[in-house]
Amino acid sequence: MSYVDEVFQMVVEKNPAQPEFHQAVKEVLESLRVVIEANEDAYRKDALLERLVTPERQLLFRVPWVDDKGQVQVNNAFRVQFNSAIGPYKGGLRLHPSVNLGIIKFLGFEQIFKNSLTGLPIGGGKGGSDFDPKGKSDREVMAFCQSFMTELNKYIGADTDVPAGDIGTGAREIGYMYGQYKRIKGVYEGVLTGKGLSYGGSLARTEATGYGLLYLTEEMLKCNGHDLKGKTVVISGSGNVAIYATQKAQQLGAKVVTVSDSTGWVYDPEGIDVALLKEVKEVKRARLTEYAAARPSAQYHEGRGVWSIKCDVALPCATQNELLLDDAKALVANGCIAVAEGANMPTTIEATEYLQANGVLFAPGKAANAGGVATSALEMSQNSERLSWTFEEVDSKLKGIMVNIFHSMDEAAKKYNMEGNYVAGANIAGFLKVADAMTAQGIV
Ligand code: NDP
Ligand code: 2IT
Repeated sequence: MSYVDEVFQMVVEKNPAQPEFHQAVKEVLESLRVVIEANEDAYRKDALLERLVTPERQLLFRVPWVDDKGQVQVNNAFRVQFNSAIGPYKGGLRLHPSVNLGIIKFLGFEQIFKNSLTGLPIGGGKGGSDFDPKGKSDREVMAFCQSFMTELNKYIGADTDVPAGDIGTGAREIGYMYGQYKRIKGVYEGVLTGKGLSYGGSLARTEATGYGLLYLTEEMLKCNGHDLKGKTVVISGSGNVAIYATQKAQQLGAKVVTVSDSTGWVYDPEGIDVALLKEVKEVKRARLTEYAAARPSAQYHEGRGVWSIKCDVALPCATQNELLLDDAKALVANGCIAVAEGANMPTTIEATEYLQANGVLFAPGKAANAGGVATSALEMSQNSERLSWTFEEVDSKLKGIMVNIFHSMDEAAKKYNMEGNYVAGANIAGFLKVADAMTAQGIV
């Protein structure tokens, strides 16, 4: 059996009941086959792939907190410190009832290659909890965040592991966590990113993932003879990534006609009203029904359905495995020319293969949504030098990074005779730097 197949089989056997982790590893290892096979003996002798798929450290802990009725609640929490070959562990914290170890491992594994692609010195990690911030009071969210950080603080630091936001973790949660870290450690350091502007946050970090997604999409379209201007875009999700993807798409002259949340979706043929969407989601923390109620041109539908709308470009920005084979078929039938992933692994492997086989340009999340973590790394730089850069400075660095990522994955795909296969290109380009650093540092 080939080395790649052996390692994949080991991952499935040693990590039962973690389908998302298996999926993420499978996608990466399949892309790496050509690279690994060219150097199989050396990689095998060093157990490079076994080390790559095994986290350096996995932390599991309980988080007890008291709800508004005086009842004690207990959540499971995780921090997976996956790979520190090229820098301190870096990656978000997801707060969602679906969170389990397998989800955090898939996200941490993806993060290794994403962070490598940014060209910045950050290793891969991810964390979170099955706590659901939805419907909780501010005090309950604070109680959870403080209890969570009371344990997590022992394992993180500005030069060791720097968490950030993800689903369910936004500015409010980062603020409470930062306050508790500082209180316990007595150190004012850049231990988290996505901080508020008054206490060490970076301008443009809030916008960065969505903006970066559009910078990369624009470059991919341009290099393939298309122009984003005038295109119709469908977006899923209505959180941090979706909101700023919508905003930047509109600034670049495209029309965004859908957004969604976990209960339903909106089709707004006149184009999404971003100011209203921000009011509903960022200020009121309400459902999309409120958006539809306030906007005569919007139609609200229960359930899922954004991929059924005719579009040129589709940007999944909600969660994993939200774009399935049938959705890919609908997109192709409707003439979609490009899909770029704002979320982490939103497209199943079958859907991805169908899109690629039908000539749809496909930018994988580890490249397309890397603008968030890249700007987090820029926040770390600003914290280290105790200075803050202007919005324009950060935004222009972000744009440069996203354009570079596109060309790194494009060139890697060409070099290995898979021109246009950006999944393979991103995995290979991300892997080579990490493999080189791991090899140079010996067996650790
Ligand atoms: P938010 O919590 O701000 O928003 C998440 C959005 O996705 C909400 O609209 C939410 O709906 C929807 N959603 C979440 N889970 C589900 C689900 N199981 N089914 C249907 N809809 C769902 O998160 P972000 O915007 O930050 O993250 C979105 C995606 O982007 C995630 O995959 C994340 O890992 C990825 N990402 C985020 C980055 C960042 O900087 N924030 C960086 C790179 C990637 P509802 O409110 O109803 O739950
Ligand atoms: O998936 C991701 O890249 C993020 N949630 C952002 C991580 C970060 O450290 O900014």
